[in-house]
Amino acid sequence: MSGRSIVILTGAGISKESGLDTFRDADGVWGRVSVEDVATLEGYRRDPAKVHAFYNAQRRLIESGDAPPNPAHLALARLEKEWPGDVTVVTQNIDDLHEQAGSSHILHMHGELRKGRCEACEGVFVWSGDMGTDSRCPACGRVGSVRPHIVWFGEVPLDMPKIFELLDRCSLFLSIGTSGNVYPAAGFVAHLRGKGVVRTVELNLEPSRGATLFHETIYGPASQIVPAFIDDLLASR
Ligand code: BJW
Repeated sequence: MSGRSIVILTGAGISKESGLDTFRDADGVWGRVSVEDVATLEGYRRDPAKVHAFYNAQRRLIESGDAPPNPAHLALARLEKEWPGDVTVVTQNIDDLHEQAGSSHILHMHGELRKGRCEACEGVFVWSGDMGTDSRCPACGRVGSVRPHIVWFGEVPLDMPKIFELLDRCSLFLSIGTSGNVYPAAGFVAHLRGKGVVRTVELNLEPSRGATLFHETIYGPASQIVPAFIDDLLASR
């Protein structure tokens, strides 16, 4: 079925209408906290308690159920079930709203809020509740070595070989709710244009930095434009 496979890149914009903030919009995360403080290893070394507090607050929100999946997440889960080929969501998001919506083929290239990682044994494990400098690694038992399983600036995103393998054999690439500022995700559309044959579509509130590289662009709130696009796509099978 590789000839009918779909790769969907998602960013913070798809979760905005679920109640989660984007990063670079006027009311975004980077207007409140400094990238250097909470999204770099240097910031974590300087003040781990501050970084833990930042991610603990987000984890609490996700775990509270107050930020449920919206119709865009649900439409992508429906696509995976009904499309006669592979559908993979490659998300930059650390929330689990695609999982909650029912998607099962998901690659979290920037990590996951509901996982931790041990800097001593390199174990990766599911984490619920708060994490702190006194947390114990469930894999090796060490105290003080558990960090959020998040990819910060300067760190290598997860699953990159698998992601490029999927990109190289997809026939449709959708980019949803991402501003196209952060690499390597921002470079996926250029990578595909270099190959020539793939249909690429941007669905976003406004044109991203790479908007002119897409074959088609659709602008509006994800909760409206994504279900409409998926309905059309499934009707065209
Ligand atoms: C809606 C909507 C609605 C709103 N409906 N839409 C110079 C040049 C090129 C690259 C570099 C460079 N210097 C350094 C780099 C590399 C660096 C980078 O890209 N920097 C740039 C900023 C210049 N990248 C890295 O360091 C990455 N690692 C790396 O490159 O390793 C090397 C390597 C790569 C590959 C193989 C081998 C080696 C790591 C990047 C880590 C990013 N981490 C963060 C923080 C995670 C923690 C957290 O999530 O809290 O990830 S940064 C932040 O940005 C987060 C996001 O995933 C990421 C992308 O943001 P996103 O999703 O696009 O959000 P926004 O806010 O920017 O956009 C939202 C969009 O939604 C907007 O367009 C809105 O209009 C739209 N929207 N409401 C639809 N209702």
